[in-house]
Formats: sequence, C-alpha cells, structure tokens
Amino acid sequence: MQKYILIIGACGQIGTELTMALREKHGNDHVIASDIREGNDNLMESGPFEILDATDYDALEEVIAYYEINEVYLMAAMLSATAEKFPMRAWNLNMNSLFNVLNLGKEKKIDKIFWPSSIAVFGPNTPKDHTPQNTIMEPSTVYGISKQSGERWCEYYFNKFDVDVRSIRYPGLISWKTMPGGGTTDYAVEIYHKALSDGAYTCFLKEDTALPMMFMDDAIRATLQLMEAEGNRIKVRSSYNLSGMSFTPSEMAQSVQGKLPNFKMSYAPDFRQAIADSWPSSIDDSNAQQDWGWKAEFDLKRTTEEMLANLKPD
Ligand code: AKB
Repeated sequence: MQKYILIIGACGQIGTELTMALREKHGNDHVIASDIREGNDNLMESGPFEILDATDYDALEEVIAYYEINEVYLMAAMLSATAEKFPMRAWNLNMNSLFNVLNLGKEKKIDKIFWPSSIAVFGPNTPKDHTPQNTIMEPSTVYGISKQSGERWCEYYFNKFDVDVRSIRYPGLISWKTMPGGGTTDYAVEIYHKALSDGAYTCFLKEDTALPMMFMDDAIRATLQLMEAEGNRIKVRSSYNLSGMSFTPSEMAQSVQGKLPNFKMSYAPDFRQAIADSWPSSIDDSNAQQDWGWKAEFDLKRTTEEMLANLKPD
C-alpha cells in the first residue's frame, strides 16, 4: 500500500524539519504539510501544503480523504510558557486536535499516528535526576496537564480501539532552521542567535537550572525510528522517555564561549523559572533504548558547533 502522510503543525520548530525529512524518505508528493498559517518557502514549495485548523474535525477529515492519508503526525500544540497565559486556548488546541486524530484512527480512516508528549508531563514531586519512565508525574503547568492527559488518552485508544498511536516525551529541542515559540527551553536556541548578533544574551532562567535537551537531528531520527519500528516492539503506548543531553544555562554559556570567547551571559529569571523548576534535570530513556534501539548522538559540544556553523552570517 502507498504511504501518504499528513503533518499537522508543519510550520513549527519540529514540523518544518520533520516534513523535510519525511519528504526526502517518501517523496515530496507523499507528504502533505499543513498548518494554520503559512511557513517557510522551502516547506511550502517542495510539496503539497494545506491551511488547516487541527481543531476542525470536518476540515481534517476532508484533507485526509482527499489525499488518501494513512499516517498522521500531529505537531500542533501550544507550548508551556504561552499556555500559562492562555490556559483555555491551550487546553482546547492541545486536547481537541488530539481527539480529532485519535477518533479518525478509531474510525479506521488512518492507520498510524504520531503525537508528541513532553518532559512537561513531570512535576515537582517527580524524582529529578534520571527520571524513570514510570514514576510520580503530577504536572503543575497547563501544558504539562494537557500532555499527561493526552498520554492517558493515547494509551486508552490503543487498548480499547486498537489505534496505532506512538509518542515521545521530547526534551527541549535545539535547532537552527526554525525558531521555537512559547516554550520554557527556548533560551537554548535564543542564546546562539544573540551570541552571533549581539555577543551577549540575558537568560530568563537561573544559571544553575539543569534541563533535559536534545539537538533536532536526534529528535527527528528518534521520531522516524519509533514510527518505523514493528508494532510488537512498541511496549509503551502512553509516551516514551527520550534523553539527549542535560545542562544548565551557565554550562551552555561556557560552551558558546569555547567558540566565541567574548560572549557574555547575564541572568534575569522570569515566570518561566517556576516552570523549569517543576521539570526533571535529566531523563532515563532505557525503555526506548531496549524497545526500539534508541541512542542519542549529539552532546552539548557538537550541538554548539552545529548551531554556530549554521547560523553564522556569510
Ligand atoms: C517547552 O519548553 O514548553 C517545550 C517542551 C519541553 O515541551 N520545549
């Protein structure tokens, strides 16, 4: 059977790179990008693109029927910092888009679903270091509550209705092609842009706040690996812990200074500090390693080299 893939939220930080990776693998015409707004030229011109509101079930169903879609990646979401400002909008987007896609799976209109969860499912009572796959969660943010609820629903739809839905708890993602928007881990991307443009950056988290992070190439590779794995290897149907690296803002500043010795970092923590304080410092991803062979490749040093080389003005 021919594979036709729909990416919802294709213009975001992950969606942009995921769309291009899937187009390279399956052919441009087999990967339909969609978003509520237009994205970068490369994404829009390299294959089909649809304006689509993920909370509109009828519109979603129509696109799926028109392109004979069998696989959906639902990347549209409101992230942690923005969700604290607009709780009801975040809940509406994050939950209703998921129900729409899960119900299309239940009705056998699509065969396979990817839905991203996050380290935000964990909360202040969670063990902070090497946070295990199964542990106390109790998220204290709007975004985290929506992601934890989403995980429960994914597992429920798999058990009750045999919906093949797969998921990863992404850490903070670092990339140079598309900016993140509205997250608590965004500082780890902003720092590189500001280091090159201004030689200085004021971080909105404290210098010693360690968080789990990952370079985008690893995140895309993990996503494709999970989606390509045989179904019987996917033992976790809520969402898999995934680990790349862990570091503090001050360790990141040192890494940038290794390449740009005059770079200056200062700190002005804001409301995002409380969100970061509720999240783990590092993640145990041994289930992902055992079940489908996951292994990260990028550490902080390599991430800094890639980011600065690609963002550097010519
Ligand atoms: C955020 O900071 O909200 C996201 C996430 C960790 O899910 N990057």
